Parts: sequence; structure tokens; C-alpha cells
Amino acid sequence: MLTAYIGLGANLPSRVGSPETTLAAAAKRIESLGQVVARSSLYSTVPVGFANQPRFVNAVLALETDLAPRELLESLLAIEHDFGRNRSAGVAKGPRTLDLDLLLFGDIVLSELGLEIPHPRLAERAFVLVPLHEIAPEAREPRTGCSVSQLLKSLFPDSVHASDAVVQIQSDLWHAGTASDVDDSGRH
Ligand code: PH2
Ligand code: MG
Ligand code: MG
Repeated sequence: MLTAYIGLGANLPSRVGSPETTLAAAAKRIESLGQVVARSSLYSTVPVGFANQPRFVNAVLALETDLAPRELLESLLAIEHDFGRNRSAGVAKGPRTLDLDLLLFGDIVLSELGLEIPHPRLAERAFVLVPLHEIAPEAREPRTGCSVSQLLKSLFPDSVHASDAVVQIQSDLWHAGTASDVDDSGRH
């Protein structure tokens, strides 16, 4: 059993509703892959890489699972697909209904076709590091041995809170999900 940290992101509505609703429903689906032991808050984040698109909603979950890396990846891709993610139509780093990224998985270091663990851009991305830091400041990036807390400090030597790049959202819908009363149609 290993702990996986999974990044969730969305900036377009899906069949179940707004990005916030999609993330709540996706989190519920991820619960079927093991035990979700922590979930960050939701954050409204400035788009990185392709500026002309709506702000994202991002969050990170901790999942304890017996799945192998490739099985976990395939399961995450299936959930993305279920919420309308269409990889063939999109711009790289462009808008999407749901993105699920495997950020860390125990201390596994792996680089295969379509699967790199830890996530190669983890240390550069405030929209990943801020929610990850909220739930796992002591987790380590196994390639460098750096903790999430150290990575965040290197990215923001001063304070991340001074900008509007990553802003925490209060969401009853998201927190209601911890009581497992949101189904994947987005209804309570
Ligand atoms: N995902 C990307 C590219 N840019 N920007 C934000 N704010 N949040 C994301 O999840 C995101 C992004 C590629 O997956
Ligand atoms: Mg991504
Ligand atoms: Mg992705």
C-alpha cells in the first residue's frame, strides 16, 4: 500500500456542471481506487502555459492504494474520459473539463511512455504545490529528496499569498464530498 498524491484541475464545465462540481464528483470516483486519506481545499488559479483561457479550479488528494502505477494511471485517464476530457481536440495546456495528474506515488521514480513519476513539472507549479503543501508539507520528491515545504519555499522565497495566482475557495460542495453524499451526477 502506497500513498499517491493526485492533482485535480478543470476550467471548463463538464456534463455534471461547473469545474467545482466536476472536481467533487471526480474525487468521489477516486475513492473507489483505494482510501482517500486527505483532500486539500479547492483553489482558483491563474492559467499557466496558455494564458487565454478561464482560471482553473485545482485541488490535491492523497490516496492510499494497492494499484500499480500503470493501473492507477489508466484508472485516472478513464475518469477524465468519463467527465468529457477529449485529448485529441485540445490545445496542449489548453482548457479542459478534467485533468487528473499523478504527482507523487510513495517514493517511486519512474519514466515510461505516458507515465512519469514524480510529475516532471511538480516543482514549478504553484497550483500544484500550494494545495499539496496544505495536506502533505513533509512529503518528499524522491528524485531530489526535497520536501513539498522546501519546494514551495524555493518557488516563492517571499509569500505566495501576496498574489492572486492561487486563491483558496470556500466550497460547501467540495467539503460535503467528505461525507460521501455527492454522486457523479453532481447531485446531493
Ligand atoms: N494545467 C495545465 C496547464 N496549466 N494552469 C492551472 N492554473 N491549473 C492547471 O491545472 C493547469 C494549468 C496542464 O495540465
Ligand atoms: Mg496537468
Ligand atoms: Mg494531465
